[in-house]
Amino acid sequence: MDLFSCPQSDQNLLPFDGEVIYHGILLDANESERFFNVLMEKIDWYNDRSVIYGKEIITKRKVAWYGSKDFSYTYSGFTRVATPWIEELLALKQLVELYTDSMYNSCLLNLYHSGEEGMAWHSDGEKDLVDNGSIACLSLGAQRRFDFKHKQSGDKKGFELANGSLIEMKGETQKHWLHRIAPTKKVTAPRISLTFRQMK
Ligand SMILES: O=C(O)CCC(=O)C(=O)O
Ligand SMILES: [Mn+2]
Repeated sequence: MDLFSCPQSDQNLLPFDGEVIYHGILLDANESERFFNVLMEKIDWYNDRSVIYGKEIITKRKVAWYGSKDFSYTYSGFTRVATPWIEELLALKQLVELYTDSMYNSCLLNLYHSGEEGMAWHSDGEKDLVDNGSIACLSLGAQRRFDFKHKQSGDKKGFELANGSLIEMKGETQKHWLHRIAPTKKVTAPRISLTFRQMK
């Protein structure tokens, strides 16, 4: 696997069939820690659910779904209804919009308590999302690896997501590539990711 631990800002990290843009580090260590602590406390975290081969799975990872209105988002076999924005999420949304030059109306947050929690290969191509829209992912806390795998060729790319950094997926990325956060024993600290999305 090609692994770039410090990709250059604003370059497409994918070789073909999509666009993944690394926007660099938006928040310094102090700001990241402040937001991390506030979100830990204020967000309505819950364990995620999915149906795999007809069996319901409850994840150790926690999630939360926020939006500009009560958007219903269906993925992994369940529908979630968005909670209204809180002040800190709106501030981060504005910051992310500035860097990506796109607008977002919702955010799916993930809380990985340690490296033992991850997210399996998937793409975010649900019908509730704008086709070929942008998904911007802001990372807070522990650095984790974000992997991409091409659906047809199997090509793989991996990127380290540092504390306070922003990565954006857009264009045909979801159509052609899967992504995941691989579990790892090397990371013991928690991480929050904020994935700002465009609902129809
Ligand atoms: O935690 C991350 O950076 C990625 C999360 C993700 O892929 C998702 O929420 O769909
Ligand atoms: Mn995803």
